[in-house]
Amino acid sequence: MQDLDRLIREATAQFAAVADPAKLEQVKAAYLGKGGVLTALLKGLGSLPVEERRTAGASINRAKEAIESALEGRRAALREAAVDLRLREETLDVTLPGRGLRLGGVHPATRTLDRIEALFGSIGFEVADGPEIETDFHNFSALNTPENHPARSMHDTFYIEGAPGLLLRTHTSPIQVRYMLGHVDRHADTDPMPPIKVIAPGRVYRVDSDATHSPMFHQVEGLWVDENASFADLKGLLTDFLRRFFEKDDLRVRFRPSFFPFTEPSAEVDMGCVFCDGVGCRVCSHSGWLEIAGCGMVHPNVFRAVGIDCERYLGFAFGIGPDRLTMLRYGINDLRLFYDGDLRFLEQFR
Ligand code: 2U9
Repeated sequence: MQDLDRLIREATAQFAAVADPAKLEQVKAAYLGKGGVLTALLKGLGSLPVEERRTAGASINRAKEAIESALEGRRAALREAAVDLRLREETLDVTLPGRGLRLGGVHPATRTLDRIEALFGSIGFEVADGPEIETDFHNFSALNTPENHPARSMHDTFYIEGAPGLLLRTHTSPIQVRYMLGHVDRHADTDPMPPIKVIAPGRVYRVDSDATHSPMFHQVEGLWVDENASFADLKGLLTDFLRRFFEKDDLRVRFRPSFFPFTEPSAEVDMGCVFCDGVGCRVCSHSGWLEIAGCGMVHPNVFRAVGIDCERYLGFAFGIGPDRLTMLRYGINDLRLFYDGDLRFLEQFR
């Protein structure tokens, strides 16, 4: 009997010493399992004299019940402890203020693109799109840019490894090349060919990376082809666009002679500095003017490459950097802010 009492105390103490439910089941096996102490004691009853068997059997069974009940007690305690722990860990402070749904906004660069598309759309321009991986023909050859031109060098253009003749477009002009080819096909039987009025916004790529240049940037180019399109129309269109974009009816705009392979004559477009009103400041390098676009009359070789009769049709084209327009309109001095995704910057444009 004393041995059985000790056994109960020992089993109860061992159960109490384990905190892990799986471990508890292992300890249980040592007492109540097939090879456990109590099973061995019950098996040993057969070797006792008949008159002792009943009382010994009853004592062993009482001890077995006591150990089972200690085990069940420990199991329940561990279950409760696990629930307590979970409750403590998953405490929900219902008095905390809610996170709320924060409203997003349109990125300033996208705002500018939307605005440019709306302004040109209001005077009948279509918006065209095209692939960012282009062919040598659409990006260079069709645009009167000969094979030995520096723009084609590995220093300036990203080529696609293992795909000769493919590259990341360096300007959005190939969009207009594709547009003209499609337009010529569509109107092969139409006389005269209806005018082309199209803008081509999109991402472009150049091997160029420093504080003011990113290897990817945006361009919006425009093209107007008609029997009577003139340089005077080009000047009027760009001047009017810039005045409407910057909401300044007396904004000064000037055209300086320049060179591009795809236009002749060509010009750079400057506008009066919006920061100092032409007086001279750091932003305009004290000149009072900001370079804002390039333009010119479409070169006859470009028309030849797409099958447009350059004796009959004239065209003008222009290219604008919308990232620069955005910086000037909102007074942003670092291009990298556009791509950092910093909410402190972006939230100012909601
Ligand atoms: C076709 C024919 C001619 C598009 C033109 C420019 C001049 C120009 C720059 C302005 C700032 C690029 O974004 S920028 O870095 N662009 O100076 N672009 S004329 O001429 C074309 C386009 C398409 C078929």
